[in-house]
Amino acid sequence: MPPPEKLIGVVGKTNVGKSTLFSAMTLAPAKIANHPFTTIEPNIGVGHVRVKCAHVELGLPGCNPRSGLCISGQRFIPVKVIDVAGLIPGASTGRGLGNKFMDDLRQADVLIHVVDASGSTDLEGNPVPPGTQDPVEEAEKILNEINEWFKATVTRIWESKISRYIASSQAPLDLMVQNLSGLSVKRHHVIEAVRRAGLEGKPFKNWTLEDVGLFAVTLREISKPVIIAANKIDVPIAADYVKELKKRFGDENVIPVSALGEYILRKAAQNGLIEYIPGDSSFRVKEASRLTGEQLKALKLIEENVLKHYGSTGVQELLNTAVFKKLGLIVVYPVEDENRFTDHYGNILPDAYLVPGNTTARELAYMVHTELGESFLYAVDARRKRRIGEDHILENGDVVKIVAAKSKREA
Ligand SMILES: Nc1nc2c(ncn2[C@@H]2O[C@H](COP(=O)(O)OP(=O)(O)O)[C@@H](O)[C@H]2O)c(=O)[nH]1
Ligand SMILES: [Mg+2]
Repeated sequence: MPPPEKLIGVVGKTNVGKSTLFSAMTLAPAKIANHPFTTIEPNIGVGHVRVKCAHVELGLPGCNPRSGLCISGQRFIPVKVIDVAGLIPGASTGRGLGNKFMDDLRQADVLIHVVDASGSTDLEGNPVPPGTQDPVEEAEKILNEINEWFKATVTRIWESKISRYIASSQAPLDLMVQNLSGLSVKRHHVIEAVRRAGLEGKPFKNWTLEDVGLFAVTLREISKPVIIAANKIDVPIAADYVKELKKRFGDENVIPVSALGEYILRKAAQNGLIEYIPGDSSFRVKEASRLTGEQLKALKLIEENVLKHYGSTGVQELLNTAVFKKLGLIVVYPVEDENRFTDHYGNILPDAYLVPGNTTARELAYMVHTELGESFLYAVDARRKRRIGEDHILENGDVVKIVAAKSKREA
């Protein structure tokens, strides 16, 4: 089984820039190889995390990604992003609530919560003069909405499915995990939530609805962690609100973003007007004569208000934070030739897998091919030229060859 697919959800009220952010994230930075995902629905797109490619440290001239791409030593690895249907306050109690919203949110493993840090849209999404809405209040309301929705959903599942059987269940934890799996909740999330909610000593069958509610909100925090995208930082007034959002939600949970800025830069790069690599702190105009006065002005504004002030548009940082900090994934490169770092066709570092932080060598073997997992003998840490056993826990950036009784080609 290939590495577990993770889905990043973009949420927020109307008009904060969700769709702009989604477009910016999913606009490929260059002509791109295919992506590894089987199902892509209309509001699901492919974005990329950015890491320094292993080929650089290995002293190789380049690499041949099977999916994603590598530009100037920066490897872009595909991840799935979903533009969640708009959310308005009161949604969890039925107001303006489409099944669509719930269905989208259910599937997400991490949420990017877009807030209008310029304070220029009210809670219903209507435009108002910049600075007249409090983004901190907006963020609290939406977060609360998500928690209430999750609590209501978990409580409903508890009442209709779990509570009836839990008293007689042989394996109550399995029953919980199974019934909550539709919310993209995994076993370790449930265990962690029970612990953090202080319910460890209390058998499931004795839980009150209050316990279920507390468990649900804790489970939401663990299974769908949130990053706040403080959007529209190209509007100068946003700077003060960014500070306040950071004070309220913590530095590590708030990322200043200009979705529109990133979109403009990627479009201009795609059209060959500028040189820009997503996540960079600068861009270079190729031929000023091909740009209109308006375009030059827009680029200048992004440079002054966004890049010079914040160091980047924040869009790449959002994706990287979601995948590496919130989901705790690491990058590993499976290869077939541990000396040339290639597959058997000679492609250099063809795959960069995003895998959970505690993945073992044998688990990686299963991800490459079931047969390799089943007939696993040992693996080779190709960077250090060292044999590793099945229980060896992989580290970020590892390049690994699997040695099995049956090779992938025979399988
Ligand atoms: N100034 C500025 N405007 C933005 C930014 N991102 C989005 N917008 C504008 O905000 C409005 C709503 O954007 P949209 O993406 O449709 O919001 P959604 O309803 O949340 O999907 C549009 O007019 C966008 O051009 C940004 O980073 N800066
Ligand atoms: Mg939209």
